[in-house]
Amino acid sequence: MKKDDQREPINEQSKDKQLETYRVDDTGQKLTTNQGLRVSEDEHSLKAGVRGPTLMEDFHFREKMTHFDHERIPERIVHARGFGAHGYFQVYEPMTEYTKAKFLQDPSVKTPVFVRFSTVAGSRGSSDTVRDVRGFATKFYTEEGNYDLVGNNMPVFFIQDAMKFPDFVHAVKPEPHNEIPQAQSAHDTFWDFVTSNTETAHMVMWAMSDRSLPRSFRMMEGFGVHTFRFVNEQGKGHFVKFHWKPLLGVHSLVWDEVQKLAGKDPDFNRRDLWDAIETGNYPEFEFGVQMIKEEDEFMFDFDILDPTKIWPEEQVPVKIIGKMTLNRNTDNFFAETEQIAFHPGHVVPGIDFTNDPLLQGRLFSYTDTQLSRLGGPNFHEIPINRSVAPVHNNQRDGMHRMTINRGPVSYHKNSLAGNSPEPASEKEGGYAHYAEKVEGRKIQARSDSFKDHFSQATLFWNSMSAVEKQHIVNAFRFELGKVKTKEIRQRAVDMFSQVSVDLAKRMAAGIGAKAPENTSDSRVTLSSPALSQMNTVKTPLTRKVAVLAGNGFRGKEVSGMLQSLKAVGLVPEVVSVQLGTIVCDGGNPLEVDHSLLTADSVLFDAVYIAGGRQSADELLADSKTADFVKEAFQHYKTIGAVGEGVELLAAAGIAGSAAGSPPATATPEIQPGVLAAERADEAVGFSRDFAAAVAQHRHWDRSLQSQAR
Ligand code: HDE
Repeated sequence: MKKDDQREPINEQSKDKQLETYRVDDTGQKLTTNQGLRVSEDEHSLKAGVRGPTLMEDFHFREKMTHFDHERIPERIVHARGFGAHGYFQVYEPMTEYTKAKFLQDPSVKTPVFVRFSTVAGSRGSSDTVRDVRGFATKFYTEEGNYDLVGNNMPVFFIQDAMKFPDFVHAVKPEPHNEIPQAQSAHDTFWDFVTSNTETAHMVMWAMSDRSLPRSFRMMEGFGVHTFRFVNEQGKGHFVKFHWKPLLGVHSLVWDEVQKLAGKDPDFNRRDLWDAIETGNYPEFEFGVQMIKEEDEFMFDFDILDPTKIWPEEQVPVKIIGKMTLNRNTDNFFAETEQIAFHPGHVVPGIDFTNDPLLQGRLFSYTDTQLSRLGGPNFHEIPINRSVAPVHNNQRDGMHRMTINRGPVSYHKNSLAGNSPEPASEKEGGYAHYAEKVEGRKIQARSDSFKDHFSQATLFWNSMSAVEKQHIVNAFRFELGKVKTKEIRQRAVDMFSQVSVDLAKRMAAGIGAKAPENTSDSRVTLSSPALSQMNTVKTPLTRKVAVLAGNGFRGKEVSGMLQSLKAVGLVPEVVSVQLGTIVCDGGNPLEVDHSLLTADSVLFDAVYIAGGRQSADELLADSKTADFVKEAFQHYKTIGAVGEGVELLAAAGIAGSAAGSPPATATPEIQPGVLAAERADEAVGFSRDFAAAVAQHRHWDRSLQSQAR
């Protein structure tokens, strides 16, 4: 029997070491039944004669089929489609002044984590790229037990009280009579709920913005949403909001692109995360906290316990206190990503709750849902859910119990076991709830301080750039355009006129609704620059570049470009008419990564078209090439063309590309983010200019010339 009362210090390997005891490698082993019996035949069931009926006696067949019949468990009621990875977290500086949480003290400690990213509305098999909120749930395996930060990629929520959560989810999920539409909010019941519950206004603005279409899980923020509480050793509390900030910046896809991706690669976001980790491009997120002193609780023009409100970063700065690195993919999706069980109530000393009514309800729901999803109360014993801190209590039995608790005593207090296990004092790391003073009458109502549903929705709108605003208008037009009930469309226009009359008028114009009667704009004129994605980090790191080339491509130019692009962290992949190898003008072969049949521009961040007469002719002969370039242009992506490759720009109908041949000494932009050069050598600086353009993410100025999407 293990004597593990002493808590051991945690390091990056702690969780992995624990998981190792459960890993099995079947390679090269002999096949057995679940009872360990070696099996000699696995292709033919036991029959009465070769053409006769199968016999009940065939225990191997029955066991194999029974297990298969039960391989699925209920999917999560929300956040069913997710993808996870392992990593570690390190704090930058001791947070002793604010919290006693051990994992936030020592910068040399690497606390193991598992993160699961998810979409909310769709089923397990739905597409990654849909308009939806993304879950961002982190389990920290700390020396004091598991701490779960179960957040989203948006900092607010649709509703203020957990009582309404089942209603909200019923409204956004596929409609119950026909289970349509899958993974979409563009339908009547969602918009009926929105327009009947105006507290949704702020979150709906976020959901209609580009934040709903992340380019990558590695390029989105995470938020704890609720106001939590830090508590230090002296028992002093601070209100706190949690943030994850991606080092690659916050970037999104465009709407036309996500719809195409849903067909071309439904696994776009999960594949991106998996590939990044496999190639050593470990996703990194800085951890930030916004803190408010307890005595300042009522200093703001919003209620800090209201989950439909942000604390504007300009008012309450985000203090960056640590970093998380995701560096290991799972061994088994089901065992880890599917079976992980998060719960906002999994806390450690130094982190506590507030009276946010949404959070309070969540504290009930998560363990409850695991009972049916994971089949009983022992889900904490599943390897991915096990705490690395030792577990001792008087809980016993239940479905799938693994632990063999010894001895007759399973109660406290007791005399037979010397009162063991005995509660720990606070000094010994025992969790003690924050002694917040609470008084009041029992009442089913909401505080008046939660009643302003529109000011921060306007703040969000005011903070958007012109392009982001246009995307929001387009999103409303699309979503409401799918709503069959005319009255709901009109109600949406009228409701959002309280956010902005300009927004409502532009919505109305696209969906056959009347302009709103309300013409007096919101009194909120403030904006928060931190909310606009235009102000985010811009870097070329890990961006995927399609290198379009055919036989006879300019060998020196392309090998130079491939080298330079990789040197700045770009990920070039060769796309040609067919798979295999192509040969350059100097006779050297180049392996093709994708054929035009399997690759589409939506899978890449940028396109580079190589020079070479024969290469350009081969590419021009396949009509898919022009579509590829045109689509990249329509999605505002960087396009670079060299020498004869420039002819593909003209074939794609990109204005300005046909006018004369490009000069040999510079890389002029013939349109924002479209570079055309005669040569790509060092002197011209083509690769440098190209990488700088890719780092911009998208070239929105083009929308003035092409159609806005
Ligand atoms: Fe959740 N939520 N939620 N939620 N939530 C679940 O728990 C719930 C809310 C979030 O990758 C469920 O294990 C209620 C806010 C994430 O496994 C369930 C309310 C935020 C995940 C549940 C909320 C979240 C969940 C379904 C309103 C952002 C996926 C399966 C009171 C702060 C975690 C499960 C994973 C999952 C309940 C609102 C984030 C049913 C009742 C706000 C990231 O228990």
